[in-house]
Amino acid sequence: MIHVNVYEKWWIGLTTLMLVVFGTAVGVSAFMGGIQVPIPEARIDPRTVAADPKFKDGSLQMLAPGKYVAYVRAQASPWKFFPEKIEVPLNSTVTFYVTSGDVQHGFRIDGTNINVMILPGQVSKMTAKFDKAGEFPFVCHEYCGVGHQNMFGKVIVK
Ligand SMILES: [Cu+2]
Repeated sequence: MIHVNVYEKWWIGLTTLMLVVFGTAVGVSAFMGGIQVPIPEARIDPRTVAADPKFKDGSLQMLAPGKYVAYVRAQASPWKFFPEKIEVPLNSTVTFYVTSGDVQHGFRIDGTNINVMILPGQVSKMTAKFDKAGEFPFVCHEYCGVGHQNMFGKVIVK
């Protein structure tokens, strides 16, 4: 039997306990808190995305009552989101597909768990359910150039 110092035993116990606590926190937030990792859904040519019918001005499609798909394009110079306003009825589930045609941007919608980095050439996918009426502002949270502060929009839930 190896002799383990009493302090070492305490540290082994403490670090094991911390692993259990952190593992539980990750598990609870993932499965009960609805935390989702943005999925890189597809690749798209960033040179032609501004001409893509879904991403050119952005778009919102209704798949079924209460079920929507939103295509969002972030652009630098002029700095803005396409579309800047997304309007859906109360209790809608919206799946967002976001991409960029130029530089790296960010996309975070207040009051939801949507928070993703937008990468040129990659289409990222996230889903949120809007079960409260109101306005949910979204912003670019990755510094993307001199007009970065102008990149915002909102989801309007009626
Ligand atoms: Cu941006």
